[in-house]
Amino acid sequence: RPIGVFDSGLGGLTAMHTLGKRLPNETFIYFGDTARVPYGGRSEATLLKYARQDVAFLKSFKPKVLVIACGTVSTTCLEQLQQENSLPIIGVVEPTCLQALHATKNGRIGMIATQASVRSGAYERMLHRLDPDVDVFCHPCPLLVPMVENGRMHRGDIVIETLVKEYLAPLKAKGIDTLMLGCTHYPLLWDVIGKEMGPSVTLISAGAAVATAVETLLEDSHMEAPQTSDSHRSFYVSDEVESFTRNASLFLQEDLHQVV
Ligand code: DGN
Repeated sequence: RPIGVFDSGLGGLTAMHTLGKRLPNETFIYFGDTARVPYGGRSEATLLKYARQDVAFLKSFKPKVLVIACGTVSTTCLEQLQQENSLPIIGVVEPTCLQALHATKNGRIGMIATQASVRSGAYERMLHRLDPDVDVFCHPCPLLVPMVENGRMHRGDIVIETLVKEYLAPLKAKGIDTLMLGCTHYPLLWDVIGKEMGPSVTLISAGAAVATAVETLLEDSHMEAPQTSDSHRSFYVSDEVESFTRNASLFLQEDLHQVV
């Protein structure tokens, strides 16, 4: 049975990328809700409606695990989705916080994400549950997802570099040594963000972190791993395929033939 992964668009590919490397024999079904991206500025009621539909679509493939590779849905609707469904559903918040706690030396952790994620307070709650002594500084970056979805994610692009500089200034001023990229789109801006923060700040990718949690879950629950070595990935989007395919291929560094 496959592993289902969803996001509002390209962001979940940052999880797929790591999942594919860590679990090379598994089959993955990816769904990007590109007709309704961005999710980040929407109300909790709308997000829950969208998330239920995303889950229902992926459940039609009878997955053994669902990965919510979207910070916005993970921070606002995870518990509800877990209560409503019997299969294991994994979100990004806990795995990302665990990695940040592991990385920080001075106990000052920054977090950037969408407005909905920052408003939810989910990352601070989780970090403080795991370690009450750390200081957490959160900042919303509402324009980054639309930029990434439009392919504006590379160093040398003055617009994205200026935006990132402005968004990160308040966090730089706090003396953080670790920065959680709490929206799965943001690791696509790894080089731009890394350049702005400098080498003394460790970046944590929500996308990569959730992949570790999936690996652990499969091991702990002894779900059988496929014996064949032909991993298979299918990509579904809710809007036209061309721009997704172009940007996704660029990120995954391979041609995608399976976008439906
Ligand atoms: N990748 C989603 C997240 O992690 O929050 C982006 C949400 C959005 O579409 N703005």
